[in-house]
Amino acid sequence: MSSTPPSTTTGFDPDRWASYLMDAVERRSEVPAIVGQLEALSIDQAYEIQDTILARRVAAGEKVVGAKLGLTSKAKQEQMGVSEPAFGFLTDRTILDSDDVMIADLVHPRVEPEFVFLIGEDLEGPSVTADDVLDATTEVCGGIEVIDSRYEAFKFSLVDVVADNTSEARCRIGTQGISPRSKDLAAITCDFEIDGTRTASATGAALLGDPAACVAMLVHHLHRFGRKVEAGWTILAGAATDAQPFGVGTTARALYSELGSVQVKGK
Ligand code: OOG
Ligand code: MG
Repeated sequence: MSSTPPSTTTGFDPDRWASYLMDAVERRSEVPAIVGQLEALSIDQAYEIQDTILARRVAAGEKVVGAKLGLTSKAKQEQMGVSEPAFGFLTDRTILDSDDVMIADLVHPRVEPEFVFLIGEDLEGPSVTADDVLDATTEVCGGIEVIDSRYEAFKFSLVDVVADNTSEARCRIGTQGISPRSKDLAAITCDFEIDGTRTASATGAALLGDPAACVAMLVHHLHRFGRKVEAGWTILAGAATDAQPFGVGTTARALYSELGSVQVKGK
């Protein structure tokens, strides 16, 4: 019987970097970016680290409930200095069941408004279209994502943020969903407010022209790894505006033209 060669033979050890990032979450302390500590980190190796983290979290009892896209808007790409979208996973730990966010559980959280897809049918393959996504979606809702990069000063390259599960931390999903074809999703507006002051406004079109096209991109990404978007999943299509700092006492609100409003409070 042959066994998997130790990753030291390649000089890349996904387990080691998974522990590095999971320890940062555990200790609520930021760590230096991975790039700079390795000669090179490819995008596939970064997803290998992300997968290792997912496998460990599932082994510890978390359930996968969906996936997310990051950096799908110009506003986010410019804020973070990363010009390509990235993909991550959501577990039951991610989804908030009240507006309250325990800041002490996080490193240095930020908040951003999201377009959220609740999926009713599996979506699979390399040629899924935005139209197919609308067919498979039961509801589109507003949401607020609490992101929390584990990296120092919230600074990272594309491969770093992929390894870190695209800064996934928490998410509050709105309750006022719409049927996906009842409105033009690109035309839905979102005003984002911190403590009652508007920080930015955007429409669904900010997400690669169409939030459903973002979900199709996620399906293509998962297909590369032999996976699919599953019935019952929650998908975050990405933030249409830049993210804002979030701490104890802060209230963030996203007010959508068709999806009601969503809020989170730092506790
Ligand atoms: C990466 C995650 C970005 C989004 O919606 O663009 C993201 C980050 O900015 O830390 O979730
Ligand atoms: Mg986001």
